[in-house]
Amino acid sequence: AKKDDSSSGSSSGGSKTITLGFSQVGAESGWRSANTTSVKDAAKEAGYTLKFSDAQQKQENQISAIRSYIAQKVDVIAFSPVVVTGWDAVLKEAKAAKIPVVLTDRSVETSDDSLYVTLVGSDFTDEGRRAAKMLATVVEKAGLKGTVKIAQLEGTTGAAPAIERAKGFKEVMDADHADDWKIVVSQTGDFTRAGGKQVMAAFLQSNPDINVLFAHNDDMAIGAIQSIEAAGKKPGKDILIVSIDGVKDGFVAMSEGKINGIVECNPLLGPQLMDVVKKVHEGETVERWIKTKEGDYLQDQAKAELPNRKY
Ligand code: GZL
Repeated sequence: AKKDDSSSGSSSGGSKTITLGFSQVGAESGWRSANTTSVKDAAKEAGYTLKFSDAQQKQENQISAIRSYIAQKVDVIAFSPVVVTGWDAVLKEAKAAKIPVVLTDRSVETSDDSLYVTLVGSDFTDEGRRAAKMLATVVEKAGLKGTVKIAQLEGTTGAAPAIERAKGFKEVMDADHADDWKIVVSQTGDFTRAGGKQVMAAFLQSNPDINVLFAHNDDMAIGAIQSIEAAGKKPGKDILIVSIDGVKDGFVAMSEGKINGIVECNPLLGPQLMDVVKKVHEGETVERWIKTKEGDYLQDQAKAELPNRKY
């Protein structure tokens, strides 16, 4: 948003530039890289001073980044918490320093609701439900008969998307497919391609009869595809795959018939974040959870949708 000095009319001649301290999880996936670009571009567009740090998926790095923003007396702190627990102490320090905190993407478990103002991010439990509903369509389209033997590649252990996507998927599975679906193996691939490749190779050793993969993100699915092919199996045919995120490489794999369906998780949160940061800085009340809009895509939509993908 353009700085509107004309209407401010204050004696200081225009509002002070907002300084935002942002602690990012890391650079573990295509989703994360797109999320970082969105935050940086939107801060520039808004004319804010952005202090940005990449925690390499380590909570202790996020905590020290937040502490440094407090010491620098930034106007607002925003971060995507790598895991849900262990934030109360540092958030209490931010509260004591009267610096409002905004969560983006992932949430935290906290005993004190006043420790953050709002969450700008997706409903991961719903993404898990959507993935299970999508899998039912994929299984039917593929004409898969008998027990659906599912391998689950989980996201980072303790992270909100990993906990909640698993929960949402299981909710639908227990309700609609208790007798014919079974999660035969489940393990974290830490949201990375390398993790997905390594864990899927182990899955295929221990459970060669897997016929479905549910991956918590496209990057792990893309890594898993390499192991599936190395085992002489056809991803998208011998092993049906449903994934979450909707990054460009996920859509490429889907257009090649290697992924059967993708539940979109929108990383382009930058503009919504900057809008909330301004409101919070100016003491306006904001909703407790500002949810992102996102869709679901099956294989037959991949080719048409690919050119539209922005991340
Ligand atoms: C979801 C986000 C997850 C993505 C992964 O909002 O936290 O983290 O699904 C990313 O790709 O690593």
